[in-house]
Amino acid sequence: MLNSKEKDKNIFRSGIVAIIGKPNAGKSTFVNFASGTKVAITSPKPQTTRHKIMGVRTDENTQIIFVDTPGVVKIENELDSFMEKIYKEEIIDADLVLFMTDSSVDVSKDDLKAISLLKKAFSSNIPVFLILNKCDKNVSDKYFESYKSLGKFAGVYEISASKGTGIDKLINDISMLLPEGPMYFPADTHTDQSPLLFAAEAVRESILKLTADEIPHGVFVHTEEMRDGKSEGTIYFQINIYVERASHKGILIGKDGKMLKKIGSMARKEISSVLNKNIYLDLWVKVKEKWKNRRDLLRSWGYE
Ligand SMILES: Nc1nc2c(ncn2[C@@H]2O[C@H](COP(=O)(O)OP(=O)(O)OP(=O)(O)O)[C@@H](O)[C@H]2O)c(=O)[nH]1
Ligand SMILES: [Mg+2]
Repeated sequence: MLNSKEKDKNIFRSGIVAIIGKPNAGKSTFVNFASGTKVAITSPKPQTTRHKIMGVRTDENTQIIFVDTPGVVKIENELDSFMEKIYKEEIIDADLVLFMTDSSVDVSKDDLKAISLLKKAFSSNIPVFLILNKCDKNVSDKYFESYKSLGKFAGVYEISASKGTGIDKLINDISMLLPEGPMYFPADTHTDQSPLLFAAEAVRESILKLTADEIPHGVFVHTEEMRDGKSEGTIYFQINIYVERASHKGILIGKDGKMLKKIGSMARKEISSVLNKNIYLDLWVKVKEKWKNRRDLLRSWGYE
């Protein structure tokens, strides 16, 4: 555990904290809670996050830049390898890494893969905290011990990201470990995410909520255009939903377009409440077979 050294009140500390872990561990839920606003979509379905998303938290003497990353999985396609690049890069660039686990279940192969990626952090002396998340559920000491045995952690924290339990202490300890540094973002900034990306993510979150397992995993959502709408104070978004199969297109549109309307209405409310504007959404569903394996398409959608 950390030494409880007194924080020097005259020093401003800042830095990057990368959150790494298997899908569904609660990484995005934590980043939203810690940055005080919704920056990343969440869902009970694994592999929700597909981009690197920053959540910024500014306190009196500290600015923490949390980097949410996609869940660590076995690589099965080009999309997975783009995502693996994201978390590998973030581990190296971080001042501190949070290894996030779902402590209501035992260590899984995805946890083991995540911890193997952290070897670089351990060997280059980047501190790694073990975060035992979901402590509001039935948890077992046996699981805690299995997680603790996975590495040499600079701190171990039992939290509930959804209930907010244990987070103050964690934030305090993170702050003490960060180096002296500047305020990278204005104090009222909570994310670096563009409205274009957020709008697309809100549409994907609605699809995750409203459709069965297979559909959301095969969907890519991309904002094609964002501009002022016809009526004052309105923002117009044209957003494409790409699917792998024609049958999925039918499901997403639904009978008489009802499903697409539901998706649009749910996403519009979310975007409107976060951007604090009236939103007009123009949604189109298009088939792009095997998009997960097409580097050209993935690049044009923002994966570098
Ligand atoms: N009971 C409980 N559920 C939680 C907690 N934290 C997150 N969850 C739930 O776990 C599910 C997954 O949460 P996410 O934040 O999307 O998980 P993630 O690690 O970002 O997942 P990926 O983006 O797929 O890697 C959601 O249904 C959350 O509501 C927690 O502390 N307790
Ligand atoms: Mg996530």
